[in-house]
Amino acid sequence: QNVQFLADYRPYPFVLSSTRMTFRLSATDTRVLTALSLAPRHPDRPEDLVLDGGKGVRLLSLTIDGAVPDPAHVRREGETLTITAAALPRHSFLLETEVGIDPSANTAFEGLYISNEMFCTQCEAEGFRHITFYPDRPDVMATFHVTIDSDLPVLLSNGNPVGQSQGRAEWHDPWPKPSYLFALVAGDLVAVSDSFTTRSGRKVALNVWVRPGDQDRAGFAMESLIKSMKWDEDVYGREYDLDVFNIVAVDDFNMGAMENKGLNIFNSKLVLASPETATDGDYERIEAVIAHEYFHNWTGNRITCRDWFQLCLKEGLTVFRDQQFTSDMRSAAVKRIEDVQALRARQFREDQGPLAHPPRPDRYEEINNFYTATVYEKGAEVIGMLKRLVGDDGYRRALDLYFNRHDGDAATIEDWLKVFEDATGRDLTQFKRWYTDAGTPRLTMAEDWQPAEAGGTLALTFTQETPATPRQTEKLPRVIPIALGLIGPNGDEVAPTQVLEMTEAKQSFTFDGLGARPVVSVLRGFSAPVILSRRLDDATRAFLLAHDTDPFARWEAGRDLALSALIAASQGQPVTRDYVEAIGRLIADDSADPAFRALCLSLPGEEEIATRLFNQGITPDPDAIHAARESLARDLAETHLDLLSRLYTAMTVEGPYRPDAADAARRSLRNAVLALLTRIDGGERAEVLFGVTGNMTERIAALTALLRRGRGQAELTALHDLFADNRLVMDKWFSVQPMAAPPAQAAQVARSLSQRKDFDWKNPNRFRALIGGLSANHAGFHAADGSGYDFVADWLMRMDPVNPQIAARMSTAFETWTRYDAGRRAKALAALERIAAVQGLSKNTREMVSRMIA
Ligand code: HT7
Ligand code: ZN
Repeated sequence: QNVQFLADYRPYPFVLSSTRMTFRLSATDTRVLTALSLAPRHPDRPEDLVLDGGKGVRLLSLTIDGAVPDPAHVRREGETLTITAAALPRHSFLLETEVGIDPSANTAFEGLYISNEMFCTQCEAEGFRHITFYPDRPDVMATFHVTIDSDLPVLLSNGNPVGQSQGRAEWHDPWPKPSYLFALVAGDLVAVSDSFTTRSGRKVALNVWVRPGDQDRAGFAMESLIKSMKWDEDVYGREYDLDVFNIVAVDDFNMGAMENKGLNIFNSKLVLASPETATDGDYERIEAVIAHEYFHNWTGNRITCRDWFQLCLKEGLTVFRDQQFTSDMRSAAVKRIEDVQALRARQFREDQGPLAHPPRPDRYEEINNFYTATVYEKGAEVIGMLKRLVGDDGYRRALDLYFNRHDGDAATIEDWLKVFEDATGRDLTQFKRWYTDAGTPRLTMAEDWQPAEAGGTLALTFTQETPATPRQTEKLPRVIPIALGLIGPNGDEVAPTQVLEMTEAKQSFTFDGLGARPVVSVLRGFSAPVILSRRLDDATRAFLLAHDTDPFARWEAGRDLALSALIAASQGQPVTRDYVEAIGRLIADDSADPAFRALCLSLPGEEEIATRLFNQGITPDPDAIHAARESLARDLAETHLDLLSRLYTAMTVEGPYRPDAADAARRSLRNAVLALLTRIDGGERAEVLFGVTGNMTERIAALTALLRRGRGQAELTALHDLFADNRLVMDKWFSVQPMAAPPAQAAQVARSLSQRKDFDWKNPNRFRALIGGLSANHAGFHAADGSGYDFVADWLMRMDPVNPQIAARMSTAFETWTRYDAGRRAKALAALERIAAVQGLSKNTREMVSRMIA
């Protein structure tokens, strides 16, 4: 077993000051010449020089200060190349290598590979070692000078262009960087160009590079980039630091995008958008990811991570920053609700299962398995809590200090917390547990009301407890910021939001001088990532949904009301009318933001219902949950038919499509209404909408609504005929079918789609569309006959030798398998064991599967 431990960190024993590289590009035999200026860190204690280098890297020559060392001193073992100390000078020296690599054989899309005849790279986390021999670790930082020899028309690398001639381009990056931020792109590309002048007057050339023909879908990405550059100056005082900023869209890409210095590389689905092909959700995501990668220039590139255990240092902070950006660009209330929904769906799920780990893990086998919701989204939540505790001014001072103190560093979580301590005077020893401990705390609130002549007293007693997680059984109390307000019986707020700081396992807070017993609005804004339980009847939840001044808490009250109805229905118990009636009042309220109303009107998903049941100690039954949700949706539609019909018409968006928050909000409410009405109108409205609309947001909503009713075949054909040549639309076509299929048919739908010629499964987006589409159909994936498990397992085994990162990532479909009944558990376990038994299974998938069956 090759486990890496945080506790084993040692600085690299050599200092690397500059890296010069020449690439002679060829599809099957690219030559890479690398010159490293190295010096021993401790000349008096000579050490071997160990370089990383993957199996596909062929060493053709190696010299030290121009001389070939004795071969006895050069050793290749596994994925390293070692030069013994005896062969190394005691002072600075130049190590030159030439290697050969085959980009055409690279199906894992790590290192240098070819996508659609274009050369491109992906080096985070450990891809650079598949390009050349190198100290491929984030704390080794050097300036880069890169020469690219190729006949392809566009040749790009990091930094500024310093030479361009026929068949050759040279790039120099003056900012020392680790190898994971290296990038190279070469291909037949065209640019959408613009410029940005920084506040200190540097004119930066901006380019979004796409394949010829895609230019008309790159404008929104450019607008998003310019907004991000301006926002980072205005809000964080951070300016861009090179003469050019390039973004390239690539069709084959393992994740969303990559923040390589000055040369961000993006999955094309996060760059290309037009009203006909992209949904409002796609537009919002493009804006957010362009911002995220751009923000990494400071939080990630200028200040990077000492080692990969510190990944959340850059990812948590950059997610936090992109969330702030989206709140500023769009609706802060809606963004917060969406973020919490995503956190609960992905991170809480992870934190409550066999893959739970802290935001800063202390061990891993394969670092690519740790680009998780916990590192990213919980990492961001932890920063949100810090900001809540130290206040906006304290946060600003701490961030200024962070940028001043650590610019150019490869830093740690300890460094990060220290700037908060130094800037605010707070002791963050206990707070640090949020970084080192896994698991989601359970927070319980009990109320004690003492009426009195002169004014009543309300005592709130909170208890916190974090369940055991893998390798962490003992959990100590954490600092929990609890934002709350009090609402009087007439609906007026009697105490505005205040933040209580809980530090003990059990703690009480008292409010007195209250004329009448108030309703407590607690965990406002979702002030801490915990699972809250409190005794509350449906009538009080409905009261909060009507009166709470905090939009998150208001939405949450409606959510709890819906879940209480759904849980009762799925258990065959009587369901109160509170939810159906309260929703009627809310959607009739035209003063409320349409996006907010859409969020309240969309029922919790089936997996969310299953999670709530599981947290109440009840084994979820996917079929009963599906039936309960359908029946509540139908009830809503029948009860409010007139209101919903009117709303459907009223929310029509006139004029040309605009992807802004206001129009997107109206479309989201209209589509939520459509999903309900399709349950009782025979699909009439959805068919009409699909036929008349010109935008993808409405097309896909109409199609989904129809498919869920077992209809929509004609629309599927129409969509295919219109967009057969558009990969991104075809990905939607592949994903919506298994996702929206009636559960009993879902695995079969997926299986027959997987047999199509255009199921180009080696393309990560296409694979994710189909396999992820099925996994997102809760009752379909968890079909009692095991058909969903078998289908997904078959494809993971097929993908694993081709692209282990994708196989390992998609294996998380199984992470909740132990929640279900014995029959399903046996089938899921059999599927996982089948994967585990594969000879030569990748380290990536092996680690994931063995954690899941441990
Ligand atoms: N920092 C990047 C993370 C990443 C990645 C991106 C694309 C392909 C493979 C990758 N491995 C790791 C993306 C980000 O968080 O911004
Ligand atoms: Zn990131």
